[in-house]
Amino acid sequence: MRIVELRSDTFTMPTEEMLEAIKNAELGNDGYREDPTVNKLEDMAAEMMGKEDALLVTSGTQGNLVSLLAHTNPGEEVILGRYSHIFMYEVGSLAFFAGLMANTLDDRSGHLRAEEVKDAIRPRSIYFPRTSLVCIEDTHMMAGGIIVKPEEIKEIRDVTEAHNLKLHMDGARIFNAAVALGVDVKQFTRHVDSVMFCLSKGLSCPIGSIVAGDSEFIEKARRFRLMAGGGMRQAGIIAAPGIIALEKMIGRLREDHENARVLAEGLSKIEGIRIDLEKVQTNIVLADISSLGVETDSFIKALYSRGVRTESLEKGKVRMVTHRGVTREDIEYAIRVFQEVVDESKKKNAEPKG
Ligand code: TLP
Repeated sequence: MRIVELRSDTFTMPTEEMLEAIKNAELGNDGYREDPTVNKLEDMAAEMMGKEDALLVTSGTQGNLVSLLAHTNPGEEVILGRYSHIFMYEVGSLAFFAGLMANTLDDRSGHLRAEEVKDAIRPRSIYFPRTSLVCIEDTHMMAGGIIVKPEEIKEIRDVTEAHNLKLHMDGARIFNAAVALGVDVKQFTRHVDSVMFCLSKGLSCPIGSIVAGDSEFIEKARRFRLMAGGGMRQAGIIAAPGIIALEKMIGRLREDHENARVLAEGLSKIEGIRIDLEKVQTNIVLADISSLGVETDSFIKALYSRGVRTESLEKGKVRMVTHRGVTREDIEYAIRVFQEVVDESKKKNAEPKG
């Protein structure tokens, strides 16, 4: 049976070239800053992000955490989206480790509005926590890979600057945004104080994310990374595929976006499945199956049993993420399987109950 892995772009396997690079990587002790491969990757990443310095971290979650820690003090408040990954999927680390209060805004659409950010900033008062940080997410995962455009970031930047706040970007998939708009990634990152992006998603690395920002921030983040158990030794084996990712894997994200579009258009023709095609901007497709009158879990299980692996992060919605491991034939197969499962669900619903 054909297996189409659409649960996440974190399922990407390293390329042959990456495996070769891991084997041949020049290594040293990164705790002493002596791993030449890590140093090369961090320099490359800083340069690409247009920042002074960068830091290799074990995961996106760790990268966001050390960024939050480095920008804030315990008891302060961070403004971020109610549907952001940091708020929803990072186990509450902002409260547990960083001692932060979350002031959440509605980012269902994928966007935080500058005006709302401004209104959410706490006035100076003995009673209030101090607002010190704003976080944005680009592309926005829960909204379905929505691109937050450089102009929007700039508007938020104007607010954070005027109020002396820091601005952090969870840019786990920022290269998807840059490729989709056909602009340099610096167009996005120039407006933020720090950015985290993942090597281990569409860029196909087995492990690793990067945090970039000014030297003082990265120095702090490096200390917090150590506290969080992320101080590594011969981490060149992680950095080596990271270098290949930055050199060779960015442009091909375009294929993933094309596949996502074909998938979305195909599925949108199936009666009972709703897809907002305007919102399919990068490599994520959200299919609304709520009108089918079936349990989301059983729908997903039926797809799975036919080899099409999808996920649901919300009731009534099936999430699919395209990546290097998914071909055009896989997409065509997935559309056919969806049609079958929808037909089957309709048939079952039509059977007399009891
Ligand atoms: N997202 C994963 C799951 O956690 C949902 C996925 O499969 O999409 N920021 C964003 C926007 C993310 O989507 C993710 C991972 C992270 C941060 C965390 O990265 P990791 O998994 O490396 O800790």
